[in-house]
Amino acid sequence: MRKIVVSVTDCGNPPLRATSSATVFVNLLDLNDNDPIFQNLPFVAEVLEGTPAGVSVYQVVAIDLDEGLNGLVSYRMQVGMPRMDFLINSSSGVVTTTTELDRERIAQYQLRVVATDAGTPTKSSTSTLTIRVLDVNDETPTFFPAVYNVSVSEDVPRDFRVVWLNCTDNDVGLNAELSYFITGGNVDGKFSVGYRDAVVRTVVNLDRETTAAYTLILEAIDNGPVGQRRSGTATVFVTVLDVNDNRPIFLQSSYEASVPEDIPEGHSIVQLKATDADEGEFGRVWYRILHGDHGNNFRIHVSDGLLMRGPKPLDREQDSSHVLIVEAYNHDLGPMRSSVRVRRAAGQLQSQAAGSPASPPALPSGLGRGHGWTAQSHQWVPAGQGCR
Ligand SMILES: [Ca+2]
Ligand SMILES: [Ca+2]
Ligand SMILES: [Ca+2]
Ligand SMILES: [Ca+2]
Repeated sequence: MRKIVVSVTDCGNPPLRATSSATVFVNLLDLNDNDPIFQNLPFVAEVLEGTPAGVSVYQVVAIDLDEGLNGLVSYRMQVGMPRMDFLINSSSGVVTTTTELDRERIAQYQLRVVATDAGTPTKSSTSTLTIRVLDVNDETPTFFPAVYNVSVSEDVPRDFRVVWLNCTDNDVGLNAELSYFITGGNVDGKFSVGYRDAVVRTVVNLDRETTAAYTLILEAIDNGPVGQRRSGTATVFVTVLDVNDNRPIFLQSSYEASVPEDIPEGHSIVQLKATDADEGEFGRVWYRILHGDHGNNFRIHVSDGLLMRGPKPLDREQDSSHVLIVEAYNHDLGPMRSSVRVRRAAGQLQSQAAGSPASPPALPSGLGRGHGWTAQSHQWVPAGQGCR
């Protein structure tokens, strides 16, 4: 309300200078000339994920300097958000969740907030409310795949990389920082896993003949708050593959036999037997007479070790003593061999084991490698069938 004093003069000629005054009261009407103005910008709220629906997370405030309806502010959110996970109270400006927040789904919201007055015409302002969703350790470390099948040769060196495990945790920060442990199946501590890199390695040498397979249980643990840490497990099946690292061992340190000098060709003299701890071909034992059978008096079954009389008859009067060296060996003709020494005296045949392992004798010239070999110069026959 304003008070104005008014004076008037007429326009006659001559003017009559009559003056009068009056007091006029003027009621100035407000024009809607102010926008609502947001306070305390920028709007940033931080909310823990897992916060349920219906929780207030922020209050926006806008002030409008006009009077009455021209200054009456109401709030709304612009449509077009990816999801309407929040509501705003139109009169109070309080922002409330409408769903449980999940940082792994949406980690940050940018909400467009509009403040509008009730004037004619209306005026409005727009601002952004940033809501950051803070991580909670609600994700479990997960191996993918969860089961690994690996094979390693038993002769791999120490610190050999066996397998790398893939594990993820969808949280962030410490909640996703993983440490790895072997929690089961690590017989004799043969394996280790990188605390951080999830690589399984050998710690010491393996031996298939001792342990041919392992079932390792691996665990990943995140670094969330104490008491809220989460873990996941994986299984690693390790098959240890054989190499030929065992030589045939004769079951007896010596063999003795007594036979008449007139036994016929092919007649059994003594059964030799050696075993080999390897598997398959690496563990199959073959036999041969290395030395001493100068007169072709003997032969031995190449695969079952039976020593027999050979093509030439025994003659005690001509040859009163014999020394035979019999070797047990593997098919690959590698260094894995043992031998026994056999001696015949006074009409009887005796044998003694030579110290094992024997130094590997030189291979006969012309002796091939591989299956079905034949050493013609020593009258050897195909493996697994014949005799010498
Ligand atoms: Ca986690
Ligand atoms: Ca989380
Ligand atoms: Ca062997
Ligand atoms: Ca072996």
